[in-house]
Amino acid sequence: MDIVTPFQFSLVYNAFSFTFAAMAAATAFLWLSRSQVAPAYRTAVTISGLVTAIAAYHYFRIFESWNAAYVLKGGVITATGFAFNDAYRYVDWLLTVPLLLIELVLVMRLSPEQTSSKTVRLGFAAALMIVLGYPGEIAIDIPTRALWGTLSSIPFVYIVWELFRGLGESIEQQPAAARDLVRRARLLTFASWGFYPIVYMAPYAGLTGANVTTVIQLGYTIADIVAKAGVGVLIFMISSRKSQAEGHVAGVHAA
Ligand SMILES: *C/C=C(C)/C=C/C=C(C)/C=C/C1=C(C)CCCC1(C)C
Repeated sequence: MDIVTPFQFSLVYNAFSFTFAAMAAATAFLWLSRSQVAPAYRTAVTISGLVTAIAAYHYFRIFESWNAAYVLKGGVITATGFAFNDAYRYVDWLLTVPLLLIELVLVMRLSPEQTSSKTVRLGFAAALMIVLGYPGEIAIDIPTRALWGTLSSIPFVYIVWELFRGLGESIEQQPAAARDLVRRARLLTFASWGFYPIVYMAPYAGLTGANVTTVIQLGYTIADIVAKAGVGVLIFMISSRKSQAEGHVAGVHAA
């Protein structure tokens, strides 16, 4: 395993620790605020909190794994022999990426047929994208990484297309007060998701060894905060805006 510098070690260590806290805080916020939105949107908010809860757990495990992989003594880092486990991240994505797409579809409140067909198609494409990306992530040579990365990009392109074209039509049917927020949630999803394949390509840019490890870990971590906690809070805001537009009064139970 490549030995990171003490600076790189602390940077990644602190990023993982911060992200665990951010995901846990987002979970508490989402679950505690759930009752402020109309019943029709509660599942979307619950799932948003589930995504950050699953991520909080995995960041705790990733943090522990990072901490176990290296030892810092007298300003010098040595490898302990326990490999840093990247699989936590991919298992996390396998669960959270389909759920993120489901929360986006649910908050749109489409017809039941549209909801289930979009959920199934997007969920399946998302899982396929993650499964195809993993062999490339752990590959040690660039051609293998590029091959799996390219295969993984096929379902990725489909998802982006579906978010822009398919959900685009539904955006026009959203209440005027929520339309901009829904557009923003879609854009934030698109921008943060687009960041993952860019981070994945870091080794193509000539980065090697501990530098590439650091860039990849920090890059995915930043993208995760935006894609999960950031989008989760937007989902809550959309739900509350739409609840108001539909006559729901926060804190008052339906008469
Ligand atoms: C919370 C985690 C999220 C939103 C993860 C999203 C991950 C991606 C959009 C990953 C995409 C990839 C490609 C399109 C090609 C290279 C391999 C991946 C898996 C990094």
